[in-house]
Amino acid sequence: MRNIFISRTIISLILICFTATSIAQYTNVQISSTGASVSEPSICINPQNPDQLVAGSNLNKYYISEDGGYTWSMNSLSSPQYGVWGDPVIIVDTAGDFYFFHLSNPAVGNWIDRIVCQKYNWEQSTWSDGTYMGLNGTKAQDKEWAVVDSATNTIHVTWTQFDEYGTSNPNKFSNIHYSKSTDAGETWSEAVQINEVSGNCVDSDETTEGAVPTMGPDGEIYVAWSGPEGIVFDKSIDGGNTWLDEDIFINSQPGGWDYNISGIYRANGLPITCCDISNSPNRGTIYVNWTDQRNGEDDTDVWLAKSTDGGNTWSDAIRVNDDHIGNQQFFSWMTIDQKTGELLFVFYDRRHYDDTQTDVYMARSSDGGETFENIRISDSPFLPNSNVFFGDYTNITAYNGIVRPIWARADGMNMSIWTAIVDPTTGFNEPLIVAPISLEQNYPNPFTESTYLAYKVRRTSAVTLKVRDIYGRTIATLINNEFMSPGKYTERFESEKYDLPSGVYYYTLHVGNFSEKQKMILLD
Ligand SMILES: [Ca+2]
Ligand SMILES: [Ca+2]
Ligand SMILES: [Ca+2]
Ligand SMILES: [Ca+2]
Repeated sequence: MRNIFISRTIISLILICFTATSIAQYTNVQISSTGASVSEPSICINPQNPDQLVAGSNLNKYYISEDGGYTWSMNSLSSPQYGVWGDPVIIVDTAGDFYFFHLSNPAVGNWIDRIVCQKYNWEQSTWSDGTYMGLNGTKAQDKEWAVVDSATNTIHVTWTQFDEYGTSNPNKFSNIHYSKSTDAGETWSEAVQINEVSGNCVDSDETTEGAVPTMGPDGEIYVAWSGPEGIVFDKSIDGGNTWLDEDIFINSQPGGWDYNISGIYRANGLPITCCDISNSPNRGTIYVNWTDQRNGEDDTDVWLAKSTDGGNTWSDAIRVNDDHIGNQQFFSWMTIDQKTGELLFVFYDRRHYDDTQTDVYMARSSDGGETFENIRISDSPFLPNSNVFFGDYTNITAYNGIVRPIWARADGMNMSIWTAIVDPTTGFNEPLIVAPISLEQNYPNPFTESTYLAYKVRRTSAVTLKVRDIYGRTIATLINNEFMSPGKYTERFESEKYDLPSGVYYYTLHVGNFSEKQKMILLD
């Protein structure tokens, strides 16, 4: 009795240690209340006062932090004339003033008939009633993003105009539109179309969407979007007056920007464009980040392409997530810390699970997108429900090593908005906690009658090894919570014992809350 008691105590202590060290890397902060509808967050830090952050989420929530993101107030934004209809975008200008851009639902007019901009007064804690751009009869103005020129304080906005939102009518088109304000959001220039090739109005792969503008070091405006030609690039070198007649191809997007992720209402891989305007060695390099399913519908990945010649030519797609094949990564966003030139990404990630449990990861590149460190930032996974609208994006902001990603959690029907405190003092440069186990690719693979599964145990721990089918059903439990010492082990999996059909199977090694998964293929 006594021995059993002692060893159980040791096991418990070990499990607690794994839970504490392998998952909780950064403090997670819940920004919103928990509810059915909060999603699609945007966040922005004030470089002149990094204690000031503003965030927004669907449909009309805004969040204010005055202490660097540790605590937040939550309120509802209203615009009596123009309405507030989601797609929040938060930016800050050179005077330190924040803006909230969103879609409209006006008192007089049509649903989403314009892009609205409201400006925050920090001293009075109030928003302006709003100004707008893009009004064009009954046409729909959607999915905007904005950027501030740090030299002139001009605000540039790009978005998608639908001739008629959601129609499959072949005579209705989607186009990328552009407007600017040279008076801090008081007035907006007449919208102009900048794309060469139009899309359809379905709001799917063949629709032009995802125009997120960025500034170059000499006031260039750069923007990329997805659509019928894949991901294409446009630029203006005269402050938005003229744009390329012939847009430049960046990369194909196999499967399109609209793809399915189990457990998620809808998912997209629309591109994010950033340019390094820091004094890093990569100053002037333009980066475009997106996700797609070129590696299969069960293997969405995060991609990056870059240009070092002002967008004229582009690199091949570089994979940002560093896991083994066969896992879902989706909804990425990218920013550049313009103090350091570091690239920072946030995305959802299922590399540790066979089911739809979802973590949030960050990736960081300090060498201009050549290599990436990946790290889990959510302190627990969530299990989403595909019946609940999950939004269309995540977001991330950074200044001088202070990084604040923002994401939506979906715990079943309950949505909530979160950030993580990623500061220089808790940064990526700290030694990473070595995983307690590692799992190797089976051999042989593919296999017919049997295969060998090899793995390492780095710390004495209770280990479970399971084989599952593509539906997540357990086929075999090869090791069931056995206490194992450090070392390398091999298990033989004899598929003939289980009378299995040929196809894809997964095997997963679990220690406490930590797990690793690999894919294997059984042939007839
Ligand atoms: Ca949206
Ligand atoms: Ca163009
Ligand atoms: Ca698609
Ligand atoms: Ca993947």
